[in-house]
Amino acid sequence: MTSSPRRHAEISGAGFAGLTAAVALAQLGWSVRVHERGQKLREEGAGIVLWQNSLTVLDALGTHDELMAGSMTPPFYETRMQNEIVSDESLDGLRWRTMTRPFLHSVLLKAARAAGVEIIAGSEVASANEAGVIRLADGTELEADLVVGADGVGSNVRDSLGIEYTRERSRDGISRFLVSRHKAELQAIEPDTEWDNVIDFWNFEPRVLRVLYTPANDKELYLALMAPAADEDGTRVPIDLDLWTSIHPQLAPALEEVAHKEGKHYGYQTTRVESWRRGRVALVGDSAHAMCPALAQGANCAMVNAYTLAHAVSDAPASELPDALIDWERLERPYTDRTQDRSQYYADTRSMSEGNQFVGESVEAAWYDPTDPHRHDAIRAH
Ligand code: FAD
Ligand code: 3HM
Repeated sequence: MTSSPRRHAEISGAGFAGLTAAVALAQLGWSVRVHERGQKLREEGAGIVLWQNSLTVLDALGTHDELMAGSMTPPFYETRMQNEIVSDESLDGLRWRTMTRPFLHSVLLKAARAAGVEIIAGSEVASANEAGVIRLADGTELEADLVVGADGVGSNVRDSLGIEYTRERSRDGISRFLVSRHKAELQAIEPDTEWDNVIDFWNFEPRVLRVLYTPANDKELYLALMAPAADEDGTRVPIDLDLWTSIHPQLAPALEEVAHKEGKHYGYQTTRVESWRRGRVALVGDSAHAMCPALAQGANCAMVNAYTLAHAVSDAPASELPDALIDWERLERPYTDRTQDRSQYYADTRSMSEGNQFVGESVEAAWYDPTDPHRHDAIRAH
């Protein structure tokens, strides 16, 4: 008896999308190589919120215990307007965790290595073609059964295939920082506040300057400072400490640490692509569906789509892989499209400031279960 040859994937990008696809494919028996343009395998960003949809993926990849040990679930997701509490959400049994980005990246990297994935740092993918061939920046050509373009919002894989996109910019933007918790100092300023909560400090008067306070673990605090892109002082990094503490005096100890940090202000934007695939090439993550962070779903959707991609191509015979990608996009894309649209809408209207941010349609993606075999029954029936 002869066994069929092991299928091979070449992946561009070792971010959350690329690593998730790599682990899932390798665990399904593929040989997998990941190319990362950066010289180092690490994630530079600050903090992140993961919801049940991506936590389900991380469980399925076998990372549950490690992930739980380095992350936390705050007691409540609190929303304040002009420092008045407008809601404390317990999220009705929906799982969610906060953590740092470097930590999440390290968990995925370890899982990838354990699954036998080959990861090459300092390797830039210049282009890909429909037949499943990638060309590296040094001219090397590599052939695969499946190419995954997980190379972020500026994707070479997407652009070299001529996949068109539109980009919509919002008026607001954000600067993100990781600092120490400062819990005792914060408690001394406001003893009645639960400083383990996520606290979304909205402020519109005298100007729009919002701080999203997110404990990431026992020691680290993720602070996201939002201001309209047109506000030169509000978007400056290093931050204008006097300005931010004048609006949010109760956060002074943490803001003082932020003031010593470099960083950059990121303008909110949504990128909508014409297609998630071409021939043997699939796009996942920000290359396919970069979104505003209002619902904190960009990386969650990236991990879910990377996982479902791995299963869709593994379930199909090798010769039918391009058709499997067509089906994958048709079935998986609608909820991501809705999530992108809603994130853009919330970023544009700031209506989440009214409280109870994570209810109804805003948690559709968070409740999505990519491991449920019946999740597409409604779409298939049409
Ligand atoms: P990236 O993280 O961009 O990774 C792409 C990787 O590919 C990088 O390592 C890059 O170096 C590499 N690369 C690029 N080009 C090449 C090439 N040509 N060859 C080889 N390698 C290449 N999402 C959430 O789910 N929860 C949140 O709380 C959240 N908060 C956010 C807050 C802000 C302010 C922003 C901007 C986004 C937030 N997101 C959040 C979204 C999330 O950060 C992204 O959706 C996610 O990081 C995308 O992952 P990715 O792997 O697709 O892309
Ligand atoms: C985690 C997170 N949540 C919401 C926003 C927002 O409303 O812009 C940004 C974030 O990083």
